[in-house]
Amino acid sequence: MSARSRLIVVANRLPVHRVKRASGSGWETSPGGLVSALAPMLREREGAWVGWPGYAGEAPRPFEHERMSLIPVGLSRSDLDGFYLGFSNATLWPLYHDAVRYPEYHRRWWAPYVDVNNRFAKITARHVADGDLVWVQDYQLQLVPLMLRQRKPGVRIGFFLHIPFPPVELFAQLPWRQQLLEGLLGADVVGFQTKVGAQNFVRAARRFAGARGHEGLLEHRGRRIQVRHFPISIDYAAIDSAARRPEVAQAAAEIRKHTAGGRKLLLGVDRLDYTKGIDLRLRAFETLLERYENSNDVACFVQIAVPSREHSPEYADMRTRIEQLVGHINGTYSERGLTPVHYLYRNIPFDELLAYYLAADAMVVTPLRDGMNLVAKEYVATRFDNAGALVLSEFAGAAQELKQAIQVNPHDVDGIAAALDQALTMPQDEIERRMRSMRSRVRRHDVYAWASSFVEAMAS
Ligand code: ADQ
Repeated sequence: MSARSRLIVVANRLPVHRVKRASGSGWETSPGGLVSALAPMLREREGAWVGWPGYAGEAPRPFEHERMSLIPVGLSRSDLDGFYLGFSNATLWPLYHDAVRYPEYHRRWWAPYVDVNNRFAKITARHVADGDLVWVQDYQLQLVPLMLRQRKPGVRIGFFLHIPFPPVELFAQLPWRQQLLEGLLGADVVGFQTKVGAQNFVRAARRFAGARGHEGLLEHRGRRIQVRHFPISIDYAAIDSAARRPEVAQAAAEIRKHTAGGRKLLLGVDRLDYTKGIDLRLRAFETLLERYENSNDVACFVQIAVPSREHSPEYADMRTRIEQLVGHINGTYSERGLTPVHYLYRNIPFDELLAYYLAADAMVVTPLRDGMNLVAKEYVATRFDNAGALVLSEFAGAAQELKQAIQVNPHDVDGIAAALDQALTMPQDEIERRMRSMRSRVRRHDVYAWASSFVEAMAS
């Protein structure tokens, strides 16, 4: 079946976004590893991608873009309020990230979640035939596998969760826990970022949905479901070769000269999200400045934050808190033209991001909980010079693979400060030894390996 089956990807977003040009509006492929890994597979397998086009209102008709068939699903403003901002981002997102913020449970959000999942399943069903492989992505669409199976029992269905699956004690809070589990168990393969995620799911499925079996294989309502971890990755070769271009080295040298001004450079790069631990990381840097005399002469911190979910009051508050903290640190420690924290709140072009990765003496990735964290892997792929230390939260999925990083508990401000100090003083040969080994891991397990291992599991 495998080489012949068509592949249909179902995701909250289409792999394109609408752009306005002088000649009218058009579509551009969205950047990112997921799209670059799946696009060639879709072309090769004559597949299609089902998803929301990114704006409220009626969906355009299915269309072709760069030899991919795209099938838009329309969402209204009120669908987006209940399904996306509500149930997906204010119930599931915090609950699945260890409830670092209190998850809100509202019946008025659950109904649109069911409704939108149904719409995705219905539209997908129209475009698939027996023997096709349908790969559903992420927490917004957990009911789709069962809803699709009920309409199309002859297709093979996979589901991959990009965020963590929480421990059963937390998952148990969800008033609709059984429905979500039944939804996921409608798939043939359910994939997670980590082994612990897969184990958490198995426990929940046994306790609340009457499934039997263990990690690897579950049985439910007379069907067998593969449950495994498939750690996502990045396009290592593309990033490695992009980072070697002279323009990137040139831009990195300028960042070192103008921003760092001879000091060591610590770097954070995240979507501005409360799961990413940006505030505690800045407090750890402040602790370093407090504790060591002249440390403002030694190191500076560049924090790049990508705007995210800006309409949510929770995110707006957090942005204010981070900006106050940056102002407080700079007000206290700036001297003779040396600013300790450089804070950029914007999306930056990928080449510029690579230049920052290449300029950093240490990359600081300290989420309170993270499915994987691709920034850590992108940093590793960029460092063809084998220089640069990585400070990494033990609660990021990436910590399972990047064992040679300096691992920290992201809640422990003193512990992070000590790790920053360790990163800044580590002997060059040790930095190199660690970086070589992390690079070899990410090179062997890139996003193409991830995608093909999942598709193979679905087809088998
Ligand atoms: P995210 O939470 O978005 O993803 P992450 O994996 O770190 O987190 O990916 C962020 C992406 O945004 C990276 O590719 C990075 O290059 C890009 N980016 C960051 N800052 C940027 C900036 N200023 N300008 C431009 N681009 C920037 C979710 C889960 C993760 C999981 C991924 C993939 O939360 O845990 O790793 O999906 O499964």
